[in-house]
Amino acid sequence: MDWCGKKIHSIEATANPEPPWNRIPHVTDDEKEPRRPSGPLRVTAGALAGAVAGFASLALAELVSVAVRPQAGPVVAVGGAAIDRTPAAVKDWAVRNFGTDDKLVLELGILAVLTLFACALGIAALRHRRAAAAGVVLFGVAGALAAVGRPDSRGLSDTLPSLLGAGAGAAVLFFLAGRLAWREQAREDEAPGAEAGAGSGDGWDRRGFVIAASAAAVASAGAGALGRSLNGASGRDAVAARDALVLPAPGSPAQAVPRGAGLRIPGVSPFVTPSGSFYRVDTALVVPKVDATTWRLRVHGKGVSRPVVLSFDDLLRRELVERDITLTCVSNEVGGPYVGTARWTGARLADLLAECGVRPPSRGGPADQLVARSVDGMTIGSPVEDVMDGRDALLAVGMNGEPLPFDHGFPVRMVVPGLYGYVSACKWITDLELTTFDAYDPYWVKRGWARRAPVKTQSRIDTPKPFARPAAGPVMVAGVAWAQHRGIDKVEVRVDDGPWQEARLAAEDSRDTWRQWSFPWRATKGGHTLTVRATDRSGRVQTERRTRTVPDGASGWHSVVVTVE
Ligand SMILES: Nc1nc2c(c(=O)[nH]1)N[C@H]1C(S)=C(S)[C@@H](COP(=O)(O)O)O[C@H]1N2
Ligand SMILES: [Mo]
Repeated sequence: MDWCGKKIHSIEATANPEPPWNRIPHVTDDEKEPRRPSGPLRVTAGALAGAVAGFASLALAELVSVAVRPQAGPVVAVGGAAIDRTPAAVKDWAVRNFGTDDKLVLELGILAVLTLFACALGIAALRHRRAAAAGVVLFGVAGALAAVGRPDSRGLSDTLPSLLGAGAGAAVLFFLAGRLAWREQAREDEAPGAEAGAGSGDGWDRRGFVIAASAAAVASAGAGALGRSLNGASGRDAVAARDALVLPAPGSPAQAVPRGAGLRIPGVSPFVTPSGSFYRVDTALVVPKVDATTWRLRVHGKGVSRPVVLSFDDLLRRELVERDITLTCVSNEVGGPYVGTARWTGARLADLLAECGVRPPSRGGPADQLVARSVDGMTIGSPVEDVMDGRDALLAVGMNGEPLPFDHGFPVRMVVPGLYGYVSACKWITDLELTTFDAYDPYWVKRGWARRAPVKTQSRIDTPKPFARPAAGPVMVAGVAWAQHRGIDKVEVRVDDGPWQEARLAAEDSRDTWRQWSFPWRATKGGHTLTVRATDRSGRVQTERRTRTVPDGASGWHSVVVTVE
């Protein structure tokens, strides 16, 4: 093919002047290609070539990640790196605006940015074919660096999806850009500017391009789909191990939830949150599918005179206790949804630590922080004192009568009543290290959150919903209040600027769970603001002072505005 055609001199150039940007003289590129017109169609085709090359890169990367591991794919690696570099305020904003969809939004954002760059590289390839292909490789290098930089990286093999994918993408772009190369007409009698010519006339190989681009797109779609489905099946052993698992009966079963702990008022959250609708907050773009048969937990560190490594069976052989515990996320806004109650089954963490020789600081132990590490590199630090003060701190294996769902930390996670999840509830846990708060800052603390974060006393109006339009007359106002490990003693409701009126408390399950409440209201026509506040068993009234979730949890009163008709 003729790459080095002469400078274009067509009549068309006069009759149909080029846009000014094409007339700007430019540096000839690495292949010494002369200037040639880039009509809108050719530019579009260039962008398309870039997009197809980008798609090919990601598709091949997905396929290669099957052989490595799903977490090593470029989008997951870059996404994970982005999450880790997200400051507390931005994370807070993302959770507030996108909720549990924040990860989807992040991945779509990454894809959108990649697509833009791919299209730009495609257009650049019209004149700088090698440089543009090299650009694709650079993106691959960035993906590879992100992958090896992940805390759970398995080393150099994690670079393969990004590098091989980018290599394929660069080749596709180089080839497609070849179809887009301008060729001088062979015969003088051809109509000038006949871009459609396939092998004849001035122009580019439009048919060749369409065929090659389609072939590349179809092949990429095939590779991508195959990769996706194989990756989807990759946790099969773990899924089978979980399916086959029957948890031993707890030696210390939970007391039955008292009748009346769950009000039968429409709109109020159920007392026990079904696992399927339990909120999920974590940094994992790919949920770890840990195989329980190979899982290990190591306990070690300061003041651990007898370090151990436990298998899942070792853990199941311990006495299991079953407890209802309400878990809350520090990112929960006032009135927000990141709180739920489950029946957790697990081994007592304090007993295990004591067997390892650990003493709490109050009994002279040298370590005041217990750092839990997960298989995906999360670190979560809890006060040793709290974990060993007699509360039901668990290495949980079960949730609501079943093995933990993968989303919620299978095979083992921590649950500690009274502490926000980010300082207590490590999922997919694999390592427990005794250290000090002075010596080590875990993941969220490095990102601006508090080292110690007991749950703040909170209450929420579940019904009526904001901006509801109930009929005048009796309206049931109801919701939940929580102050884990202290317990809820009083809930009050205020209508507009009226006096605080005591709500009826539902039966208490335990001081580690939330408590439902209701308030029969005689609603009068017009707009009204309903406000709720709780008092915990230490006697402290929930503060009115509004704070944001960063650094140690939101405070303030929850209000709902309704219009009574
Ligand atoms: N491995 C791991 N464990 C984790 C997290 C995480 O990102 N990774 N997030 C923590 C946070 S912030 C909370 S609030 C709880 C949420 O637990 P859930 O998703 O089961 O509701 O898990 C905690 N454990
Ligand atoms: Mo959280």
